[in-house]
Amino acid sequence: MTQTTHHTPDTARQADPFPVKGMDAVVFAVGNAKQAAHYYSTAFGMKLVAYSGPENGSRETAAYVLENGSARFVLTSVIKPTTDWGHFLAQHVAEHGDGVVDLAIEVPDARAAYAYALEHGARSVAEPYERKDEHGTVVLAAIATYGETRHTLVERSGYDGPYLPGFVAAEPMVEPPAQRTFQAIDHCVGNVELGKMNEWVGFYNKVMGFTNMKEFVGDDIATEYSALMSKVVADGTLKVKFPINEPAIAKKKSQIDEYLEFYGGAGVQHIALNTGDIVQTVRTMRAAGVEFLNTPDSYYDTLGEWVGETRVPIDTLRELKILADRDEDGYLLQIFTKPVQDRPTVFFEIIERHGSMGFGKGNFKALFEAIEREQERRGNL
Ligand code: TYF
Ligand code: FE
Repeated sequence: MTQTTHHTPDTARQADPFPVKGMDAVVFAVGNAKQAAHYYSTAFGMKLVAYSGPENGSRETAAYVLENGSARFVLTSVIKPTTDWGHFLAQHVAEHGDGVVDLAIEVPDARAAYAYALEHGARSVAEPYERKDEHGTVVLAAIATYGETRHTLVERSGYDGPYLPGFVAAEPMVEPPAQRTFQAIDHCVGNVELGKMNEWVGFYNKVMGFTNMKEFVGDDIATEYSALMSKVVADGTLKVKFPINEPAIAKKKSQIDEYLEFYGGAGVQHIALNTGDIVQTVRTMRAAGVEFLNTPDSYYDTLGEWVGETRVPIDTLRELKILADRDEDGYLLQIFTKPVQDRPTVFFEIIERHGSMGFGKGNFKALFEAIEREQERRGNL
């Protein structure tokens, strides 16, 4: 296949050697996709839109596709002893517990993206292939990233089916909440082993042409309280943002070490979801039984002094344990769930942005102390 490559003197292509349209999906391998789909429907307010399973020709795996605005989760399980993809999913669950196998990225040209990635050092997981049905054709390819995680590159070029060929439309499991809980994926965070953060930042710099955002946690802050180091890479349009954490050598056991131990290596730590009304979202999710990290009252006693005016009164933030941060571009409101499975691994963040493109640096101390209280309760500190 001939490529229109990044070497062409086309200014748009030169400006962005690896154009992306946004996150396509977060794909989870779980022990029981049917029940997980129920949880993300009833607790997270997502809507089941597509399904693949034995009823429509998928003999080895079941997959449930849930959406909320542009945010898409795919929950997959193995339904019998299998080979290949099924075997990979079953092994993934056995080793890592429920977790993320794929941060799929939508691209305008999957073959070009794949070729660029491989030329710049990516390891191939799947060579470009086409899948088609009555709704059109998609082109897919996949490359490896940290741990056993992959990035599938998805070229949809007008495909108008409910998800991908092989999937059929599905009715919602329950009536979605009256007001949408969130509408997009804001960022997806990876935890990598000690000393590997810069390697993985370099991987995204080279392989995807992603650049570093200014927010980072260096070893100065790390050793003082956070017990982790963090850098953020993003595509040129900031639609895809990937913070990468590594443990810091601190007095106590890092929350990243706890994750690496219980996950069995590097992997996705948290997925942040954008909302336009974090108060309503947190009320809805709390009422549905989602557990969020606690924040002490002392945080709210001094919050107004440094964060200034926000859309939400401090008393409401205090009631719901929502965090706030401000930088030169604006402010953000955010909150973190506790891990959503028995292992202390994957969790979620809900974020409402007003100008700020940061990640809540002003909250790192309060947040990391809250995480450490949970680590202590689990006997892992
Ligand atoms: O994505 C971020 O960078 C923020 C902060 O274990 C953060 O959400 C970083 C590490 C962590 C929890 C939150
Ligand atoms: Fe985050």
